[in-house]
Amino acid sequence: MATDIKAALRRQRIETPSWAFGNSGTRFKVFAQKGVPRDPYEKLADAAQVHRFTGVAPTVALHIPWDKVDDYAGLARHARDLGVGIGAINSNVFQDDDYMLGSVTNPDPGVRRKALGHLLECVDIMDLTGSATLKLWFSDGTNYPGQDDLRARQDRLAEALAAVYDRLGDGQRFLLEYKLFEPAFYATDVPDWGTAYAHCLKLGPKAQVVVDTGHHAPGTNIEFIVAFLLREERLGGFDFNSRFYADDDLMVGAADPFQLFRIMYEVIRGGGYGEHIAFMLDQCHNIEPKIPGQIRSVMNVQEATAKALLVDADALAGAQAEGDVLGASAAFMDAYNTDVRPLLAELREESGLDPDPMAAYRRSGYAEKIVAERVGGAQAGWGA
Ligand code: AOS
Ligand code: ZN
Ligand code: ZN
Repeated sequence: MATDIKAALRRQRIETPSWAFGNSGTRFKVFAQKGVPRDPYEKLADAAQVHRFTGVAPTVALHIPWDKVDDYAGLARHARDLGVGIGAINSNVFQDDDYMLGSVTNPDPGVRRKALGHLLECVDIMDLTGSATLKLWFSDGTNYPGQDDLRARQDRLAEALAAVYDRLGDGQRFLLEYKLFEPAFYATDVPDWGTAYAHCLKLGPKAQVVVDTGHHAPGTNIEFIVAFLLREERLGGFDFNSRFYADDDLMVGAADPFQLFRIMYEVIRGGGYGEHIAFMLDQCHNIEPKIPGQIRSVMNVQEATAKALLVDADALAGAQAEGDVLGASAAFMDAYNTDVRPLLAELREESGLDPDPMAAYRRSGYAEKIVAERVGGAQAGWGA
């Protein structure tokens, strides 16, 4: 039993986001940290440290244009030399002045063309980096009832998505991200999983939904969405983070580890624990140090996964079949209440890693080294 769980945990892959390593903050203040990366190459170097100490974070998501370079194939080689690979390409059609009234849903066809051009350029970059996944998040929406035609905006969105879909090569896919609100405050053009799912369904299997755990109304049952999308074979991956209020982008598993466990349980139950579901982190470390923040986040995902793998499926199914409400609940909670840290420590030792990645990173001296070597680190870009 423990052997199966360990084998499954060994297979897990968690993707770190390049923007987690740069300075970030809120609209009130960005607290600059010393030693942060000055360019995408250094972001990859920091991400490689997360993989070095956890062993399960071998890919890094890029964000275009925050990670713009002249030679993307060279950047991918640089990543490989560091022991990591480039994962999802994140598009950005939200930070130019042109996008004030939207990007692909903008009433101005010229702005729509520009936005689509960027999305297609992101697929060109995927070809160069060997990335299989394009992540699409649109800040598009309206602030006031009547500001624009809600229905026409859906038509424009569908048109752009179809063009991107047609451009995807073999082995490439896009993940469409939904978000209830922000920066648009009245109507977001992809506000929920149903909207994302409907657009993806029309296009085909290479269009899938990505669930950002911070993008729902309070009280939303996210694991139900996960179960449903998996059942329909349209769950493409996660942007993991924690929220207390809105899109807080705090460390995954920090606000509600039980929710993370419930999500991971549904992933496993739905057969989604494999290559095709991307476990990505979408976080910003505004006040905590960034590399250890990512290491901690990866460990939190691992702990929730280990607990979810521990659920006694037979006991649970038996209790469910018998209508034994308390028995079923006990089977579920027993797994959640198990301390899996010793199991994970053992697993790391067996894989030649330090059992305590946080302490090992601290001892490594890397933090001191980058502070000494790097001056004038870059901002991650918009607060994500
Ligand atoms: C925005 O709220 C979304 O979470 C995006 O996934 C992401 O944070 C942004 O595109 C940065 O890449
Ligand atoms: Zn996200
Ligand atoms: Zn977000």
